[in-house]
Amino acid sequence: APDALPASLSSLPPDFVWGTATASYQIEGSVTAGGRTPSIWDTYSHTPGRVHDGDHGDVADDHFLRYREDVALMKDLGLQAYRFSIAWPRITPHVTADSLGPVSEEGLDFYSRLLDELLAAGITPAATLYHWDLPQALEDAGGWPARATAERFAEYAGLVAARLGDRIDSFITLNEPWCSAYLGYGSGVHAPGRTDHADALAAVHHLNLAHGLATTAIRAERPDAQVGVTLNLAWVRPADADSPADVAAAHRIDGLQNRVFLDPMLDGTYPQDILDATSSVTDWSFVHDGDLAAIHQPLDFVGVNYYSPTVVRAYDGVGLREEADGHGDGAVSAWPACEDIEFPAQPGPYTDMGWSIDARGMSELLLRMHREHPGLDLYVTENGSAFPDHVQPDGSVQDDDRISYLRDHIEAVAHAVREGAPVRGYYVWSFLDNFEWARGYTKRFGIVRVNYETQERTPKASAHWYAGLIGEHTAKD
Ligand code: GBH
Repeated sequence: APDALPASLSSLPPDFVWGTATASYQIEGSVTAGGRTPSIWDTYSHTPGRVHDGDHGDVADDHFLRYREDVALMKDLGLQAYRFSIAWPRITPHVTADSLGPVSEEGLDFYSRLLDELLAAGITPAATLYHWDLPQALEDAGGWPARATAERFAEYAGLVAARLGDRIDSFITLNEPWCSAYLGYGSGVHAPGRTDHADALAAVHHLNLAHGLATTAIRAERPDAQVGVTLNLAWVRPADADSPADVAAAHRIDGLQNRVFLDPMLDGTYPQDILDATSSVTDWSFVHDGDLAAIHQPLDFVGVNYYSPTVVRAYDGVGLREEADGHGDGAVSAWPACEDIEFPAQPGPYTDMGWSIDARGMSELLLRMHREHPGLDLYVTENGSAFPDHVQPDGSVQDDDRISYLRDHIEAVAHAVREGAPVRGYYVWSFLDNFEWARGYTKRFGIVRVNYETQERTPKASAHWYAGLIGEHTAKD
C-alpha cells in the first residue's frame, strides 16, 4: 500500500534532518519589489517560444508576499528544515562585471524576515546562494562563460554571509551547476538559452571557480558555518555492460556530469579524459594558474539531487540519435563532444516529466560518494516527482504515485545509510507546486498543491504521509 512508511527508517540516525526545498524564481513572484532587477529567467521566460504556454515567474506562488503563511504550514506539518534560495538580483540589483554595486536593503530584508520566521517556527534554514537566477546584467557582460561572473558571485556570497549569516548555519553555494552550464549554454533549453559547447565548458569552469571563491568568502565571514554545494549527480550505466563502446560512452558522460565538478572541488584536478575528449571543442585556456587551488576548498558536505537514472549507448550514426528529455529531434545537444553517444529510452514507470523511476540510483550515488570521498557528509538536497494531482470532491488531493516514489527513494537512502554512507538529511523537492522552468506550471512537484487562480495551498496526501513519517522517526528518538 502506498501509505506504508519505509520499514527501515530506524537505520537513520535520530538527528537525521527531514525537510523540503524550493528555489527563489520558482516560487517568489514580486519580481520588481524592492528594486529587484531582471534575472536571466525573467528575460528567458518572457521570450516567446521558450517556456511552455509562455509561463513566467512574475507571480509564481506569490511566496514573497505569503512567506509567513508558507512557514506556518511547514510548521503545522512538522517539517524540520527548509532549503530555499536567495535571488541574487534582489540583493545587488545593479551588479556589473566590474562591481557588485549598491546593496538593496529591501532585498536583504525579505530574506531576513523569512529567516526570522523559520527560526521562530523551529525550522532549520539551508540557504542556496544560486539557483539559476543570474542578474541579467551579468549575462549581458558574458554570463557564466565569463570569469567576472565567478568573481562577482564570490563577493555576493560574502555579502550575504556578512549580512544574513548570523541566522544561516548551512550554505549551499550553487544548485546543479551541470544545468546552468549545459542546459543554459549547451542545449539552450534553460536561460539564457545559448547554444555553444565551448561556452558551456567555459561555464563549467567558471561555476566551479565561483563555488570555490564563494566558499572562501563565506568562511571569511562565518568560520563556523557549514558550507557545501548541490550537484545533480548522475547514476550512469552503459546500455550493454558487455559492450566496450557503451562502457566508454558511460565513462564520458560520468566525466561530463559528475567528475568535471567533483574532481576539481574535492581533489583539485580536472579529469584528464574529459580534457582530452573535449579538446576539439575548447583548449580549456580559461583555466588559469591557481584556479584549481581556489576551487579545491574543504567542504562540510555535498548535496546530492537525484530524480532518475541515466543509461547511455554508443551511437553508430544509424537512425535518429536519442537524447534524454526528448531533445533527439534535431535540437542542439546539451553534451559537448558526445555526437557519438545516445541516451536510449528507458523502461517505465515514468513520472509526469517522462523521467524513468528507479530508486536504486539513489543508493548507488550515495554509496559511490561514500566510497570515493569517505568521511564527507552527504545530504539529499532534492528528490521528488511530478505527477498530475487528483483533487477529490471534498477538496483533498490524492497523490499515491508521489507517496510511492518518495517512500521508495527514502527507503533507498536508508539502505545507503545502512551500508555506511554518512547521509545527514533529506529534502523533498518540492514544498509547493511551482514554476517548473521550461515546463512552466503544468508540472506539479509539490507535496502542497497551489491553486494558481486563488493561491490557495492544500497539503496533498503526500504531505500528510511525509508529516507522519517525520513524526514516526522523531518518536523513535
Ligand atoms: C532540479 O533540476 C532543479 O534543481 C529544480 O529547480 C527543479 O524544479 C527540479 O529539479 C525538477 O526538475 O531526461 O530522464 O534523462 C533537475 C534537472 C533533471 C535535468 C533530470 C536532467 C534528466 C532526466 N535534471 N534531467 S532524463
